[in-house]
Amino acid sequence: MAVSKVSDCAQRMLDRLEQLGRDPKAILSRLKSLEIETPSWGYADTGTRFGKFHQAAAARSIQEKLDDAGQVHKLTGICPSVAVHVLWDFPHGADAKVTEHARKAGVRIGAMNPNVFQSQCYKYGSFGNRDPEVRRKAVKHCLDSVKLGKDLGSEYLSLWFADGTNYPGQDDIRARKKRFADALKEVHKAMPSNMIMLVEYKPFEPAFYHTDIADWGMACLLARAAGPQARVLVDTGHHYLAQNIEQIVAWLIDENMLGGFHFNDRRYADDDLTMGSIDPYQVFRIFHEIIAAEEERGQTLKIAYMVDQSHNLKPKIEAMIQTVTTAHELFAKALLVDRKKLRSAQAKDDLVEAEETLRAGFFTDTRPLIGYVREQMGIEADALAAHRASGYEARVAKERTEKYGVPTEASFA
Ligand code: PSV
Ligand code: MN
Repeated sequence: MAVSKVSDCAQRMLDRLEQLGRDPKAILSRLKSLEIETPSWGYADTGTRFGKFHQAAAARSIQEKLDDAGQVHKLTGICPSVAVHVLWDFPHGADAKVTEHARKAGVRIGAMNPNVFQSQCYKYGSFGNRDPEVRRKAVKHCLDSVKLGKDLGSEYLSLWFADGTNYPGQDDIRARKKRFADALKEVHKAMPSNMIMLVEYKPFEPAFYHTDIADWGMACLLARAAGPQARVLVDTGHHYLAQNIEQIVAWLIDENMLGGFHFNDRRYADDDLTMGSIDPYQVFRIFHEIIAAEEERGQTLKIAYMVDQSHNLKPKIEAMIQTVTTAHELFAKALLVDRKKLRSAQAKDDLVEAEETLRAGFFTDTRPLIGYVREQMGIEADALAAHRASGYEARVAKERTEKYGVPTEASFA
């Protein structure tokens, strides 16, 4: 019953779109081809610097994280890859068994995230550190990550640096910039021709006076200095509150420098809240900029859509399904925008008509459309309900508690 309701409703929407001169087949095919990568760290017990709360179903090993990501992909149909954090997931280097485990779980290894922020030697930075030995160690870890990525068949090296200073005068800002450019160039040189380097920016935290890559402009300049396979990564949480993220996205697309996203939402800064939970209109506006450029260029842009969320309170798989579903629904809303009508409103300086054209897309209920797309992909229309009905969470919670026991307060100290 529910199945036919979803398809009836979606069919009516598609018929209406066809009458308006739109191509329903193209809309459906773009919705099926969207891919969103989920992060291995989003399935583990993670939290804030003030603490973590344990969940019995939380994954510990890379195998468990891949299993959980497999469950998300199985139910949403659009999450075939998993971003990994090199030190957290591969402390002993490449392991063919992990690749095989991923295959069995129905996913593949995605972006490699080196970690040059946790070791004691990085107190004053990694690529930006004054000490050449520390810089060498950081570069070596990134070179090892390139090699690991090659071995695991990953296409992306995703770089985020905690580097910066806490006090005025602490270091020479221009010297640090040069150290960064040199180190990035060296890592870029080691990448195979099919690998893309993503350079992420963040305005503050853990450094508070200045971060070495504080905004998209700095990331763009450094990516250009690194080499032709480097692009900018936009983490939606890494912006000041009033910042117009879709403008940044539009400019990066225009400069052919947009490489990917880390999706999350925030009230204040890098809060890691569920994508679209606070401001879905912003995500819609970002997608609108991307789809407008795709329509103009007549091709899909190569953008790595990735989630970067660590849920401290919500059940992790449910939160991930909610995120991916929200992204899919918002992407559909942006696809529905009548951009021909928008252009003609813009040409007449008809501000109200232009804005209303965007709002018409945003306020269309795309949930039946996503349900329909899923049914066409051979999966349940309602991924969250299907997950809840599957008993997956209770099963892994039991298995993992039997395997690891219940962590003590000390385990989270
Ligand atoms: C840093 O805040 C960040 O956004 C980077 O992408 C890290 O890789 C990720 O969070 C996980 O710590
Ligand atoms: Mn991030």
